[in-house]
Amino acid sequence: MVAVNKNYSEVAFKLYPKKNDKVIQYGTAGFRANAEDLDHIVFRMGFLAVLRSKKKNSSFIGLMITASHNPEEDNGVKLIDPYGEMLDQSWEAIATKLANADDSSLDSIINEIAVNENINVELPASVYIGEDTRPSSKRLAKAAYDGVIESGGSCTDYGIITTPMLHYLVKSRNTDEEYGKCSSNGYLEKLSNAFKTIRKDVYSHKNYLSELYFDGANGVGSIIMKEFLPFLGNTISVKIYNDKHNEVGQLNHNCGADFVKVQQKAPEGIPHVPNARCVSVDGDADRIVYYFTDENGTFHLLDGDRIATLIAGYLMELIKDTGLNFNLGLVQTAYANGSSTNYISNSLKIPVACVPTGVKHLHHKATEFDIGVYFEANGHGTVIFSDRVKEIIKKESTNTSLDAKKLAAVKYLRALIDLINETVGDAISDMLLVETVLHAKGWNIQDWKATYYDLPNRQLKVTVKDRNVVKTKDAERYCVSPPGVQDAIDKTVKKYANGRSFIRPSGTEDVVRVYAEASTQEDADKLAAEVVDIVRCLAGGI
Ligand code: NG1
Ligand code: ZN
Repeated sequence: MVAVNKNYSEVAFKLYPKKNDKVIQYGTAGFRANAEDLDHIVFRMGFLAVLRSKKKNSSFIGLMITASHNPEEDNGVKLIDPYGEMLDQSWEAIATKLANADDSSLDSIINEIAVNENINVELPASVYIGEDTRPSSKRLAKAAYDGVIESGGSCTDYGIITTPMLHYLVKSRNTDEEYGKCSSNGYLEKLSNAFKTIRKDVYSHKNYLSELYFDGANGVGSIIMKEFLPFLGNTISVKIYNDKHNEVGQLNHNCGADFVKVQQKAPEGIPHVPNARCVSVDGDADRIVYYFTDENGTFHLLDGDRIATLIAGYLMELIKDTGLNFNLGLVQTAYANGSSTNYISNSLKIPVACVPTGVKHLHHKATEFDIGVYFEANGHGTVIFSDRVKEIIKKESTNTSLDAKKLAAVKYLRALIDLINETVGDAISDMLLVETVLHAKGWNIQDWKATYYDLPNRQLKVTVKDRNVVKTKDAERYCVSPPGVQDAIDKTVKKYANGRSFIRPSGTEDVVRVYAEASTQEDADKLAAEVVDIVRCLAGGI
């Protein structure tokens, strides 16, 4: 072990001194806070990214500046591991310790990390940075850059890109050429080539029309979608709205995937064309939901649960056509609509698992299947294929002794694997996947909606003195503390037909979230309001 030979404390104190004593935790989406509180934290994450790169034998590490769907004044930072995965969970506590330390303790903490993690500090380190369109993002990206350089790493700032693009860039840099070229264009080429292989030049099929209305949340999604259009050629027509990424105060404001999902209404800034297929992405374009407004003006949401069931059902048919024996599973969280879970289990007959909120939990569980489909109800998700599946598909796609139908299915599946960003939920890749399935089935958005009917639901949040007093088990469906809360929820739920409700502390906001569903919207609203009261009374509401 070589002792770290740098004066981190001095340089941090000089360039990005700790501004406040607010305690911050590396949660499901890295660090998130008001942007004004983040400069010293992001600078230190530059240090951490360098250490992580050395720990991973000089692999490239990603550092993304974004607060996703949060309001524009917030920002955040998260690290990406060499194969495009989220930062290994064991390093979350290390990140938290480093972020909260006083400037004067940085030297000893960094030394301690190097020793405990057995890091060869002499190795070179490389970091890729990406940022969203928030006004504070450039400044924070510079802080991260400085952190990398000051600790002896080399750094490339890719500027404004989506979170999934940075995951792609990191993975493609650390893996072989076959995965894709390590550049923004490489990413767009990879997705568009796969999409064009499948779509060929057939725009419409039965009820499917190749026309889409795109809500870019006034963020990076609208920028990348515009860049993407020339790559897609004539295969699909995408009309882009909410592209005011340069206007202060507009990001995620009354638009974007989170607004549409939580408010259960159409975003502003997009025309109301009856039955038109519309998509909304979030502020860093790693989430997507679909929606339409019918001829009576009624709004219909097709969220992550709906996307997951569409994709899983289709993959199952495709696997059958290949004649290969792969086990397919679907992973959800407690936020998944009860109807979607019933549909998956009873109609599609696909195994379904429930895990705590946070993509890392879903992703991890999905790796237990040969092909794992995972989605949060809010639209964050993807599909992952085991190495065994990929090898078999690659081999079989050149197997000339297969009959024509099987060979076509295998080739199709191979192109789908290229279309999917396995590293993380990716709004643009997920959108192309959904479009592929709808096209193959010849469905319009009403056909898709008719597969099952969602139970009406409501999501609310409650501010409490300390959200961490709320402890849960059973994939967050059961509240173990404070005492009495679960009993009170159970009693309330019993009053409503098809009632279900749970609470959990948010990992990204200082609130307790309440979810409720029931047979009617009125009941779901009442149930949610009653559970909010329970939280206020028994969990220290303020
Ligand atoms: P929290 O704030 O822990 O509920 C939210 C989303 C998560 C996930 C993270 C990261 C809901 C209910 N929660 O987490 O699903 O996407 O943000 O962005 O949508
Ligand atoms: Zn996001």
